[in-house]
Amino acid sequence: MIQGGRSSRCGFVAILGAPNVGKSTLVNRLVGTKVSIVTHKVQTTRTRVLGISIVGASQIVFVDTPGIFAPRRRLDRAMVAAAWGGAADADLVAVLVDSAKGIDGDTARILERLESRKRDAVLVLNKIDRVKKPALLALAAEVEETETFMISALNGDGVDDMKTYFASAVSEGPWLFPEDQISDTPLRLMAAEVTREKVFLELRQELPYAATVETERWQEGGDGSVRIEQVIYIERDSQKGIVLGKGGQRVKAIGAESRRELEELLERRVHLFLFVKVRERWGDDPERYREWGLDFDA
Ligand SMILES: Nc1nc2c(ncn2[C@@H]2O[C@H](COP(=O)(O)OP(=O)(O)O)[C@@H](O)[C@H]2O)c(=O)[nH]1
Ligand SMILES: [Mg+2]
Repeated sequence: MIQGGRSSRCGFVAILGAPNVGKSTLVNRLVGTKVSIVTHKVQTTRTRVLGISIVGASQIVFVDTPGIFAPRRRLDRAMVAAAWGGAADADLVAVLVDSAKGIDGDTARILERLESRKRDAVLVLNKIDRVKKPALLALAAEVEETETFMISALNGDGVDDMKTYFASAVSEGPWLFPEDQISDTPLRLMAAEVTREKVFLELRQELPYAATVETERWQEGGDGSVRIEQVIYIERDSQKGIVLGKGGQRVKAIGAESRRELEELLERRVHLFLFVKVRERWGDDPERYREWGLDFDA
């Protein structure tokens, strides 16, 4: 296949890394649109999210993955398995590091595992806006990978150079997605993710990740608007008050934030209705895992 006079290229680039190093921020930056939710909390990303980007004749499919760490709970195990699955299927692997933190235990284990499988990886030092040059160079020298990039996913420094590198590194072949496609996440799920991001941001330290969000109804209005009904599921009745807040203030704020972003995403008026329900032990419910594309028995 020919794109713009040159043979087309296409490939998957998996972004791996410890929790919170900036993987989702980077994928959004590479795509130029938000395809994956971002919070200051660990384990925000629950499954593989594709972010598709085109550079010249190359279509690069970035795979955002859940953070890799030593898992304890079932959901953690499934998320880590999904991350490694993303790496196994990819043509290239990029290991993202928080430059301010350096090579911590989680990152060291990721590099070891890749090495034991003879898997070459590109090293990406992120958050360079937070460290001084000498410290950064010392960090780069610490790890010997064939390619090292220093970037800030937050402000975009160095990201274009890295993208150009990936564009030339993916193999020749036809594009796998239509030119205007930027992700493969269905809209209903994306809409639920947007609300989950707001729940995480609004609840701060309370309810670490006992909450999950599902879109239950999606109804097109005759006037071009859309009515979306979503349920915020929590694990215990005692958590209801936390999500609702005094006089329902919290859930109202979550709804307002989410609606604003959904209107931007969908480019139309959104009527958003949020409900809070208890679903005991949803973290042990196989059905939830299927929905997220996670392996319950990982
Ligand atoms: N200062 C700085 N913060 C960043 C950068 N990239 C990501 N972050 C922040 O790091 C936190 C975690 O980001 P996220 O993309 O969710 O990390 P992930 O868990 O690896 O996907 C968020 O608060 C981001 O705003 C960066 O280049 N510089
Ligand atoms: Mg993430």
